[in-house]
Amino acid sequence: MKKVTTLGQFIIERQADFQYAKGELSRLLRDIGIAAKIVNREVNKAGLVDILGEHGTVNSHGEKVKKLDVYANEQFISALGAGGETCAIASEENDELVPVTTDVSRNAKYLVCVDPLDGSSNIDVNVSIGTIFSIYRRANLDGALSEKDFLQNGTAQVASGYIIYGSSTMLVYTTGKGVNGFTLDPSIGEFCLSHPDMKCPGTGKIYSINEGNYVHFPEGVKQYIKYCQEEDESTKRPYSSRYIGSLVADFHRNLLKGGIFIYPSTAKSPKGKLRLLYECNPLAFIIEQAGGKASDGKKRILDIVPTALHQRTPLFIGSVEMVTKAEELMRAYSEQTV
Ligand code: AHM
Ligand code: MG
Repeated sequence: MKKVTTLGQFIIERQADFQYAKGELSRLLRDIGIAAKIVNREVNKAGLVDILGEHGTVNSHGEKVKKLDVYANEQFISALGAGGETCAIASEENDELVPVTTDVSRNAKYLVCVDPLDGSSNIDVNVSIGTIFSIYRRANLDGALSEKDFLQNGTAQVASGYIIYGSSTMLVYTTGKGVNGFTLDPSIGEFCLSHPDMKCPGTGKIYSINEGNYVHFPEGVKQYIKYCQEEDESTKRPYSSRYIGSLVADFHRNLLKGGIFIYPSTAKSPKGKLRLLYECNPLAFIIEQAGGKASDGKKRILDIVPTALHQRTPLFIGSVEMVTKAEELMRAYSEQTV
């Protein structure tokens, strides 16, 4: 019989890879795994119980909050708080950072950025949704914790990952030594190693972008879409267009099959839609660790210096060749914005 490696076993086996105190990050990753299982249980029940629909409140970005978003946020905050390794969380659902471990004797050293339930428009239509997380060391352990502690470049991430609640539930993460994916086996309630050492193909045949916004795209993006749709045998074009509207699900597919996901700036949203700290940086860390590339159209996502918790950035992410080609066209048409 094939040996099954659970997430917990894997984290302990790989502790030697961690740069800092081994047990703490292991416990933190374990806490995320626990919250993921609880959220997964609710996601699966969502069609059965009265948990769907608008929660009636509006989050910090003016978007209507669904019940499951609130639930997922609470679960991650509570699991990370109980674990004791996290001093504060920056969440898509909270305007301000959330201090979680108030017991100073625990000397919690980690900061977590999280989008607890990404793809919220897909919750009540039974389409894949996800959680995205990013873990940093607190640079300065003295003094009061503030938003500034979170404003670290993506290169400073010690770990990042996502959970996809799809046809099966998977947790994918990196600590900077490759990317590994675990599938939840509901019969034993454990994430089991199913995708060791994930690699993103150097090129692919899928482009993912919300073409409904076409008229508002920068000229470079319009040209890239044209490029994707042209016929060329040597590069296997035209490519296929696939857009789920759940970043985690679009990203996961492209990571496995090769492809590019683009959420560009538009005339209406010059900074794009997606958030740097808890959407773009964690996925950029993963894609680079899997041999892919992440850019804002001009420069590397991980090199962006954050200035605010909920900062947005355009995102071009996926197979190296495809992202490089899109950047090339962005450069060539940089003068024309729309
Ligand atoms: P959310 O965090 O409110 O769910 O928004 C992020 C989502 C991403 O999952 C997805 O890629 C994008 O928004 C889709 O946006 P659009 O509907 O504009 O294409
Ligand atoms: Mg989101």
